[in-house]
Amino acid sequence: MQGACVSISCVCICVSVLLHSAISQPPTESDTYTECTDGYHWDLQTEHCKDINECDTIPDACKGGMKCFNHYGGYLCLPRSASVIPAPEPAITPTESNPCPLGYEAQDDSCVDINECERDEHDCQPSQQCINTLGAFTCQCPDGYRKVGIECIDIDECRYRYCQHRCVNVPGSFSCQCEPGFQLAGNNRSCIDVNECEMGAPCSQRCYNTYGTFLCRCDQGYELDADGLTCKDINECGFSSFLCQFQCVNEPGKFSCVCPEGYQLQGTRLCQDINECETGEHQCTEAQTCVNIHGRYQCVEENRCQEPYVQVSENRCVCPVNSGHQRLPGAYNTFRIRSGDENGDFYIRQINNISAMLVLARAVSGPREYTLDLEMVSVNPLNSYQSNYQTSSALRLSIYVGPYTF
Ligand SMILES: [Ca+2]
Ligand SMILES: [Ca+2]
Ligand SMILES: [Ca+2]
Ligand SMILES: [Ca+2]
Repeated sequence: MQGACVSISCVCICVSVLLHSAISQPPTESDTYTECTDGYHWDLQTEHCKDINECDTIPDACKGGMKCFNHYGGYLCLPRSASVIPAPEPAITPTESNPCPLGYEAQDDSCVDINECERDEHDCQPSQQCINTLGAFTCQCPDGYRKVGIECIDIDECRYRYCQHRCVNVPGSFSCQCEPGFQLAGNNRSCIDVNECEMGAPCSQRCYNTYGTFLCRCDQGYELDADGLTCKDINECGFSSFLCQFQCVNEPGKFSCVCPEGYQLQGTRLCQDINECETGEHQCTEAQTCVNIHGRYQCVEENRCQEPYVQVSENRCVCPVNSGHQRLPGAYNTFRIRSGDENGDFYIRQINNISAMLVLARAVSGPREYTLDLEMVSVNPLNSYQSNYQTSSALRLSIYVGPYTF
């Protein structure tokens, strides 16, 4: 079978031979078979049917100035201006053993593709994958490689800025890596912040997640150590000696004030004497009077009048011999400290005829106890029978100086 098309306008003719079986006669099956179809003659040398060139063998094959064009099995008469573009040579030159095109082989009456990959008839590199195609095959590079010539070259994916942070190229592949504090997202290229607080960040107290890192913070009363993770107690007592009136006690995360024995905390830092006489903590007997003093208390005997004095009221003793002569109108009174002030810590300042003031001369430090006997001497020169008649009133004053300033 053969086809020819003639285009007069472009004066171009193509002749294509579709099937090679038309090009030449099938090979003879016996030595005696030498018959050929029309247009062919038996060639003894090749023992094949060979095309007859009618343009050479037939005189004046074309009339009327037409030009003769020979082709397999016949000839064409075309205008002289025509040119013939021969069909491309078939890819394969059929051979005796394989009459099919290259890459095909005869099977029964047809030509079927040869799978070069299966038969290992390819020339692909060991690293390449052989892909069978109709009539041929190709050598394909593995993923991550591109073909340059016959070689497979690794693709440097990192050149395409695929990764958000860092890209590591490896043969045939690549990987994305993230900076510290980030982790690779599900798409394997983005980096997302790691919430270190949810993953057991080593903050000893509070943890705050931030973009790319985290921060440790401490509760009140603690401060962050140099490692940025550990919280250590603040020693508030070391800041100031005025935090507590008596004594500061540092505690984890806080501090507290304590008071000495006999005192109780008033508020958070002040110390207040406990009035043991009111609270009932004292151990005075029924015959004693409980006297509260700072830091403690004292039990005082109810009757402290000594002979010849007799008690006339709770804190008053009189000498009955002289009673009736004591309070004379118009008397001159003088006051003095009779005993108990050996160091001169006190003095008397007389304000008028009937009153005086006991003054502390200097600062005294406790604990200390004074028992002062103060005396008022009265002299009445006008109404007395004896010019040197005088009376004396004594006041015993007990002064307790506590050990503290409060
Ligand atoms: Ca790569
Ligand atoms: Ca973070
Ligand atoms: Ca503390
Ligand atoms: Ca007390």
